[in-house]
Amino acid sequence: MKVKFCKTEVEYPGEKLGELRDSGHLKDNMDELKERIKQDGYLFLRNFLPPEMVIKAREAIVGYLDENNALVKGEPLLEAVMPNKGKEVVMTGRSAITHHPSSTAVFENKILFDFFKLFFGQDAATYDYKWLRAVGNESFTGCHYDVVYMGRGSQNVHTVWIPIGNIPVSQGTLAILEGSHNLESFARLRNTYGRIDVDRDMISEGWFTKDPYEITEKFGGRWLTTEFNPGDVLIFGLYTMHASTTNLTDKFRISCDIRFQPAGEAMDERWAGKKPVGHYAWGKDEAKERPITDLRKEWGI
Ligand SMILES: O=C(O)CCC(=O)C(=O)O
Repeated sequence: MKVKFCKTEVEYPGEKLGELRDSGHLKDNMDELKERIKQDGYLFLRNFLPPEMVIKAREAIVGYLDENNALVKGEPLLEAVMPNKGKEVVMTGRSAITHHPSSTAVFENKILFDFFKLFFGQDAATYDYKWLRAVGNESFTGCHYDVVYMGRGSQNVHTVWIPIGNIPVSQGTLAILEGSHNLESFARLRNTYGRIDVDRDMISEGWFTKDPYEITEKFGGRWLTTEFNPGDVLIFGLYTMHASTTNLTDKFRISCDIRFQPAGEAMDERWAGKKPVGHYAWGKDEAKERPITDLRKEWGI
């Protein structure tokens, strides 16, 4: 099947975009899971959360989209059909919907806290801020490390990417660059790009590139994704490169990315507390921002 990965058409599944390794059957074997995330840079856990709970969250979210006139009237609500060239509807950090009881039931589910308590070997804390997204037609997320957005506190912050519904690869799934967290060939990338901070350094985009294959050609690794179902989760750390495939459908891609870290470690001040300040400089004054390409020239990559 042909899909689009950022701006490039590729065959999925195939050599350029393979399949994530499912660790769902290992969810009670923490030692093995830790080994896997060390090796692969991610954990893909199928059927980790109760799917019916995820569908309930979807009901609330499509209701919110509908109230905000983002959906085509007369279509089944749960399908989240968008108008021609429907663009992203901003829900990141909008607590009216990110903290709706049906949303919180998923994003702050005890299963997640229990999992991370075992994973970290101490109590887990989560950012109050949730990156809930309805991604529109032709939209995608470029290639990045999360550390550039949230690297000021614990280096053990882990992202949990949660599909809220069935998400085929043609609708914009998250893709992981296997090897980007540990291969020696990525060391320079981790030590340059991986040390920026979008607020301190005023970078215009935060993404290293919109071309996933520019990275694999220069540094190696292999891009992986999958067809996601409600209940699946994808977990990865601050230094795992990721991006999304492009939404080629007429339906919003609905997903949420949330963060967990050891409760005893410092939390990046931008995301701490009940009303986090978020990105206080980034995106606020275009005139002061520098394109990542300038920095890449300086780094020689
Ligand atoms: O869902 C997306 O398109 C982007 C998500 C992401 O970058 C993340 O989970 O860190």
